[in-house]
Amino acid sequence: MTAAEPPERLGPGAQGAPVVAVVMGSTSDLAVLRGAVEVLDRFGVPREVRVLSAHRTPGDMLAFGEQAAARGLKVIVAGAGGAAHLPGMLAATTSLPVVGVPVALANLSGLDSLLSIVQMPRGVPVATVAVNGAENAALLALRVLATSDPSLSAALDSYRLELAQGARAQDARLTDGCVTNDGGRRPDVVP
Ligand code: RP5
Repeated sequence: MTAAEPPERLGPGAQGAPVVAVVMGSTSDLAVLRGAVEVLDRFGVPREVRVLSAHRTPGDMLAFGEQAAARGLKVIVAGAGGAAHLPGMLAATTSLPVVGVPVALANLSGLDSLLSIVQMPRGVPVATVAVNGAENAALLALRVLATSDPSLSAALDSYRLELAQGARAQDARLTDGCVTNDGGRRPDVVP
């Protein structure tokens, strides 16, 4: 999010029927969940973004979960903070995979959100990412979709290579040419 951008403004995203839903309990979660939206947009995967609260709009949340699969959604990314029931309650209403994002609030540094989301009872799974880990939630959703989408799978392979290149570039800057290509240290160069 840029400083000039209103907090609730999102781009249009990829065209087509949404296959991933990014859902949050409040727009106060958007600063975190925006990361998931941006990853989905980068990979050109149509998404929808909703505010649905397990506590404030429980009926809307239940209806959304019950209709999600029939509407063509394939994965739900759900983020919430505090007593974060949204991901688990959505997982109780649908057999679609739900990826939970614990959002850190002012108190407890997100530990409350993490435990609320990760400690699901037997039979109702939520794949939980790190506190504020919205980008990884979207990447996990993409990995699910990629199991039946070769072009998306190739795009994720390229993304991993990009990450590796970035790490190697960091290594090269740090070691200033004193390691060999296979990771060994060149005895002739002193950093
Ligand atoms: C949760 O309550 C939301 O997911 C949010 O993280 C938290 C606080 O919401 P607001 O009071 O900021 O709307 O349901």
